[in-house]
Amino acid sequence: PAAVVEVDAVPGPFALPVGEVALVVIDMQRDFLLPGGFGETLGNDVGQLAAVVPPLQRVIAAARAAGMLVIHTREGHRPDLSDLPPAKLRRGKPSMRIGDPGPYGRILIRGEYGHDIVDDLAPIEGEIVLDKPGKGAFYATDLAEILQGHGITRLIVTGVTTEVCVHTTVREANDRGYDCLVLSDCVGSYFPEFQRVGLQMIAAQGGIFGWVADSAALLEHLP
Ligand code: C5J
Repeated sequence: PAAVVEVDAVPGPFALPVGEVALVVIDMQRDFLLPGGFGETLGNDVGQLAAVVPPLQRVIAAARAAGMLVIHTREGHRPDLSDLPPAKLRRGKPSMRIGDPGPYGRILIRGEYGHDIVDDLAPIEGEIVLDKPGKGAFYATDLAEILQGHGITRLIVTGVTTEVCVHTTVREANDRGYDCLVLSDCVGSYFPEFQRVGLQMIAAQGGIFGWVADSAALLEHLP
Protein backbone atom coordinates (compact mmCIF):
# COMPACT_ATOMS: atom_id res chain seq x y z
CA PRO A 1 0.00 0.00 0.00
CA ALA A 2 1.06 3.59 -0.67
CA ALA A 3 2.72 5.36 2.26
CA VAL A 4 0.37 7.69 4.14
CA VAL A 5 1.42 11.32 3.94
CA GLU A 6 2.07 13.12 7.22
CA VAL A 7 1.48 16.84 7.80
CA ASP A 8 4.02 18.67 9.95
CA ALA A 9 1.88 19.69 12.94
CA VAL A 10 1.93 20.38 16.69
CA PRO A 11 2.32 18.29 18.80
CA GLY A 12 3.54 15.87 16.08
CA PRO A 13 2.90 14.60 12.55
CA PHE A 14 -0.74 14.30 11.49
CA ALA A 15 -1.38 11.34 9.14
CA LEU A 16 -3.38 12.17 6.02
CA PRO A 17 -4.98 9.10 4.42
CA VAL A 18 -6.80 11.33 1.92
CA GLY A 19 -9.83 9.05 1.39
CA GLU A 20 -10.54 9.04 5.13
CA VAL A 21 -10.22 12.78 5.68
CA ALA A 22 -12.98 15.39 5.49
CA LEU A 23 -12.47 19.15 5.35
CA VAL A 24 -14.92 20.89 7.68
CA VAL A 25 -15.52 24.61 7.10
CA ILE A 26 -17.34 26.10 10.06
CA ASP A 27 -19.82 28.98 9.90
CA MET A 28 -18.14 31.22 7.30
CA GLN A 29 -21.42 33.13 7.17
CA ARG A 30 -22.11 36.72 6.16
CA ASP A 31 -23.66 37.47 9.57
CA PHE A 32 -20.28 36.81 11.20
CA LEU A 33 -17.93 38.12 8.51
CA LEU A 34 -19.34 41.04 6.55
CA PRO A 35 -18.58 44.65 7.42
CA GLY A 36 -21.79 46.18 8.76
CA GLY A 37 -23.12 42.74 9.65
CA PHE A 38 -24.34 41.20 12.90
CA GLY A 39 -20.82 40.36 14.15
CA GLU A 40 -19.57 43.88 13.60
CA THR A 41 -22.73 45.38 15.09
CA LEU A 42 -21.85 43.63 18.33
CA GLY A 43 -18.64 45.65 18.39
CA ASN A 44 -16.36 43.00 16.93
CA ASP A 45 -13.47 43.56 14.53
CA VAL A 46 -14.55 41.51 11.51
CA GLY A 47 -11.16 42.12 9.88
CA GLN A 48 -9.77 39.42 12.14
CA LEU A 49 -12.15 36.97 10.46
CA ALA A 50 -11.74 38.28 6.89
CA ALA A 51 -8.04 37.36 7.01
CA VAL A 52 -9.05 33.71 7.07
CA VAL A 53 -10.75 33.83 3.65
CA PRO A 54 -7.73 33.78 1.24
CA PRO A 55 -5.88 30.82 2.85
CA LEU A 56 -9.18 28.98 3.28
CA GLN A 57 -9.97 29.48 -0.42
CA ARG A 58 -6.65 27.79 -1.25
CA VAL A 59 -7.33 24.91 1.14
CA ILE A 60 -10.85 24.33 -0.19
CA ALA A 61 -9.55 24.34 -3.78
CA ALA A 62 -6.83 21.82 -2.89
CA ALA A 63 -9.27 19.58 -0.99
CA ARG A 64 -11.62 19.59 -4.00
CA ALA A 65 -8.74 18.72 -6.32
CA ALA A 66 -7.72 15.86 -4.01
CA GLY A 67 -11.29 14.52 -4.02
CA MET A 68 -11.73 15.11 -0.27
CA LEU A 69 -15.19 15.31 1.25
CA VAL A 70 -15.93 19.00 1.97
CA ILE A 71 -18.52 19.88 4.60
CA HIS A 72 -19.70 23.46 5.22
CA THR A 73 -21.63 24.30 8.37
CA ARG A 74 -23.95 27.22 9.14
CA GLU A 75 -25.10 28.24 12.59
CA GLY A 76 -28.75 29.23 12.55
CA HIS A 77 -32.35 28.58 13.35
CA ARG A 78 -35.78 27.95 11.88
CA PRO A 79 -37.77 31.11 11.06
CA ASP A 80 -40.29 30.26 13.82
CA LEU A 81 -37.37 29.91 16.31
CA SER A 82 -38.74 26.54 17.44
CA ASP A 83 -35.20 25.12 17.60
CA LEU A 84 -33.80 28.07 19.54
CA PRO A 85 -33.53 27.40 23.27
CA PRO A 86 -34.77 30.40 25.31
CA ALA A 87 -31.40 30.46 27.07
CA LYS A 88 -29.64 31.06 23.74
CA LEU A 89 -32.23 33.66 22.68
CA ARG A 90 -31.59 35.69 25.83
CA ARG A 91 -27.86 36.06 25.08
CA GLY A 92 -26.37 39.15 23.54
CA LYS A 93 -27.64 42.68 23.20
CA PRO A 94 -31.43 42.98 23.55
CA SER A 95 -31.58 45.05 20.34
CA MET A 96 -29.70 42.45 18.28
CA ARG A 97 -30.87 39.00 19.17
CA ILE A 98 -31.22 35.92 16.99
CA GLY A 99 -34.32 36.31 14.81
CA ASP A 100 -34.36 40.12 15.01
CA PRO A 101 -34.13 42.11 11.79
CA GLY A 102 -30.41 42.68 11.17
CA PRO A 103 -28.30 44.37 8.51
CA TYR A 104 -28.50 41.32 6.21
CA GLY A 105 -31.93 39.94 7.09
CA ARG A 106 -33.16 38.28 10.27
CA ILE A 107 -30.10 37.42 12.35
CA LEU A 108 -28.94 33.80 12.06
CA ILE A 109 -32.20 32.62 10.50
CA ARG A 110 -32.08 29.95 7.81
CA GLY A 111 -32.91 31.28 4.37
CA GLU A 112 -31.81 34.84 5.16
CA TYR A 113 -28.95 36.45 3.19
CA GLY A 114 -26.82 36.97 6.29
CA HIS A 115 -27.16 33.35 7.36
CA ASP A 116 -25.56 32.06 4.17
CA ILE A 117 -21.88 31.51 3.44
CA VAL A 118 -19.75 34.37 2.04
CA ASP A 119 -19.51 34.43 -1.76
CA ASP A 120 -15.74 33.74 -1.80
CA LEU A 121 -16.24 30.39 -0.06
CA ALA A 122 -19.54 29.32 -1.61
CA PRO A 123 -20.09 25.56 -1.59
CA ILE A 124 -20.18 23.82 -4.96
CA GLU A 125 -22.50 21.11 -6.24
CA GLY A 126 -22.07 17.88 -4.31
CA GLU A 127 -20.65 19.44 -1.14
CA ILE A 128 -22.47 19.03 2.13
CA VAL A 129 -24.02 22.07 3.80
CA LEU A 130 -24.93 21.28 7.38
CA ASP A 131 -27.27 23.56 9.30
CA LYS A 132 -26.66 23.43 13.04
CA PRO A 133 -28.57 25.11 15.86
CA GLY A 134 -25.67 24.96 18.31
CA LYS A 135 -22.01 25.77 18.49
CA GLY A 136 -20.85 22.19 17.87
CA ALA A 137 -21.43 20.61 14.45
CA PHE A 138 -22.49 17.25 15.95
CA TYR A 139 -25.25 18.58 18.22
CA ALA A 140 -28.73 18.09 16.67
CA THR A 141 -27.31 17.33 13.19
CA ASP A 142 -26.64 14.20 11.14
CA LEU A 143 -22.89 14.85 10.91
CA ALA A 144 -22.00 11.57 12.65
CA GLU A 145 -24.01 9.57 10.10
CA ILE A 146 -22.53 11.53 7.18
CA LEU A 147 -18.96 10.90 8.35
CA GLN A 148 -19.63 7.23 9.02
CA GLY A 149 -21.26 6.80 5.62
CA HIS A 150 -18.19 8.24 3.90
CA GLY A 151 -15.67 6.21 5.93
CA ILE A 152 -14.16 9.35 7.46
CA THR A 153 -11.80 8.91 10.43
CA ARG A 154 -9.98 12.25 10.49
CA LEU A 155 -11.06 15.87 10.12
CA ILE A 156 -9.33 19.01 8.97
CA VAL A 157 -11.17 21.81 10.73
CA THR A 158 -11.37 25.45 9.61
CA GLY A 159 -13.72 28.42 10.00
CA VAL A 160 -14.97 30.72 12.73
CA THR A 161 -14.76 31.39 15.52
CA THR A 162 -11.73 29.61 16.91
CA GLU A 163 -12.71 29.59 20.57
CA VAL A 164 -16.43 29.03 20.04
CA CYS A 165 -17.76 26.91 17.16
CA VAL A 166 -14.37 25.56 16.07
CA HIS A 167 -13.43 24.52 19.61
CA THR A 168 -16.84 23.04 20.38
CA THR A 169 -16.84 21.02 17.16
CA VAL A 170 -13.28 19.74 17.63
CA ARG A 171 -14.02 18.75 21.22
CA GLU A 172 -17.19 16.94 20.12
CA ALA A 173 -15.30 15.18 17.31
CA ASN A 174 -12.43 14.20 19.59
CA ASP A 175 -14.85 12.58 22.06
CA ARG A 176 -16.38 10.64 19.16
CA GLY A 177 -13.00 9.19 18.15
CA TYR A 178 -12.01 11.52 15.31
CA ASP A 179 -8.48 12.89 15.01
CA CYS A 180 -8.72 16.59 14.15
CA LEU A 181 -6.18 18.90 12.55
CA VAL A 182 -6.98 22.60 13.02
CA LEU A 183 -5.42 24.97 10.47
CA SER A 184 -4.15 28.00 12.37
CA ASP A 185 -4.47 30.54 9.53
CA CYS A 186 -7.85 29.15 8.40
CA VAL A 187 -9.59 29.68 11.74
CA GLY A 188 -10.37 33.11 13.13
CA SER A 189 -11.47 34.89 16.25
CA TYR A 190 -12.64 38.48 16.86
CA PHE A 191 -10.10 38.46 19.74
CA PRO A 192 -6.39 37.96 18.89
CA GLU A 193 -5.73 36.68 22.39
CA PHE A 194 -8.43 34.00 22.12
CA GLN A 195 -7.03 32.99 18.73
CA ARG A 196 -3.55 32.46 20.15
CA VAL A 197 -4.56 30.72 23.34
CA GLY A 198 -7.40 28.82 21.66
CA LEU A 199 -4.93 27.21 19.28
CA GLN A 200 -2.51 26.44 22.11
CA MET A 201 -5.25 24.70 24.08
CA ILE A 202 -5.96 22.22 21.29
CA ALA A 203 -2.44 20.88 20.93
CA ALA A 204 -1.26 21.21 24.55
CA GLN A 205 -0.60 18.16 26.72
CA GLY A 206 0.45 16.04 23.74
CA GLY A 207 -2.59 17.04 21.66
CA ILE A 208 -5.28 16.91 24.33
CA PHE A 209 -8.01 17.22 21.70
CA GLY A 210 -6.25 17.74 18.40
CA TRP A 211 -3.37 18.87 16.22
CA VAL A 212 -2.51 22.34 14.86
CA ALA A 213 -0.65 23.27 11.65
CA ASP A 214 -0.75 26.14 9.18
CA SER A 215 -2.29 25.74 5.76
CA ALA A 216 1.11 25.72 4.03
CA ALA A 217 2.06 22.52 5.87
CA LEU A 218 -1.09 20.84 4.52
CA LEU A 219 -0.95 22.29 1.01
CA GLU A 220 2.52 20.82 0.50
CA HIS A 221 0.84 17.43 0.36
CA LEU A 222 -2.23 18.23 -1.75
CA PRO A 223 -2.43 18.75 -5.53
C1 C5J B 1 -20.38 32.22 17.56
C2 C5J B 1 -19.45 30.72 15.94
N1 C5J B 1 -19.22 32.72 17.92
N2 C5J B 1 -19.65 30.28 14.71
N3 C5J B 1 -20.51 31.36 16.52
O1 C5J B 1 -21.41 32.58 18.11
O2 C5J B 1 -18.39 30.59 16.49
